[in-house]
Amino acid sequence: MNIPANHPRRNSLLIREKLVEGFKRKLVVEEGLIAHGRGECFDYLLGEITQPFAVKAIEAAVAALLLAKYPVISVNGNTAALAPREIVELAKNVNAKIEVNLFYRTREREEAIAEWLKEHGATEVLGVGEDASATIPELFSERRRVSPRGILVADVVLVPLEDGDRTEALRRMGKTVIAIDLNPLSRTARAASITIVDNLVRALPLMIEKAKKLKDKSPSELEQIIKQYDNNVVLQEAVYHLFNRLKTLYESKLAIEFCR
Ligand code: PTJ
Repeated sequence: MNIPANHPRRNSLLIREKLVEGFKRKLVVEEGLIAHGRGECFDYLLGEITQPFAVKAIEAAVAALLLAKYPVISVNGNTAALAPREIVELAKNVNAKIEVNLFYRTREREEAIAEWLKEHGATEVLGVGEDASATIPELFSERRRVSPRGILVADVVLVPLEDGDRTEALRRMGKTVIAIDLNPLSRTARAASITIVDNLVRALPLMIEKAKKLKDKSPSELEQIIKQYDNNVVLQEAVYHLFNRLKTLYESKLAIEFCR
């Protein structure tokens, strides 16, 4: 679709186009389009830029990934459609495995997503077909199926765009879970060890940049970053930010300027 260059919501519409393209390629499910709408709504309220609480979480997340013995990036349909190149580049920079993990799992989608990631530079994609032979205990959705060479043995798992059940299950297994979720109220956001409240299309490039900067730091410097990080404070700041934006709008006579 031709979106005019001066359209005030051009960026947001271009992201939608990527998702629709992913839907046509059978990477994304119908439900993924709805989930994106929920994300858009929170992004609108957040101001559609990366906020300072997300910057803090990004730094801690990258430090955790760099310190991990076995980091894994979990990829679903929406993430694959929106940021395939960034997933691959981040994985390279933090030395992480990439694994397909789907709520609406079909062999066709697993393969389409793996193929798409390979077209964007991935050399290995776990969690496809028989490789997803292990199970996460106490989890009953299709998300329970994981690779014994990937999420099952990972110590740190990055889950952009998740559902709360798996985040909780992974935490019960003793793993550090990093979530990227625009909704600071979601169960995923609440259950994760580190929550990046931001759009994954903005957060992933910033994580790559940060990984390049932190790569050469010593383990004790990275540990210090994690020690100083408090996820409860970050979530509180995110909720306060939403509250404050709405309060400003409520109090403003220039509400129209606020709502771009
Ligand atoms: O590809 P599958 O089969 O694994 O299906 C995945 C979906 C997305 C359908 C499934 O995980 C789902 O239903 O997700 P939820 O429970 O709707 O959660 C989606 C969460 O991601 C919501 O809290 C949204 O606010 C958030 N979200 C949506 N788009 C983005 C996002 N967070 C960050 N960046 C986004 N672009």
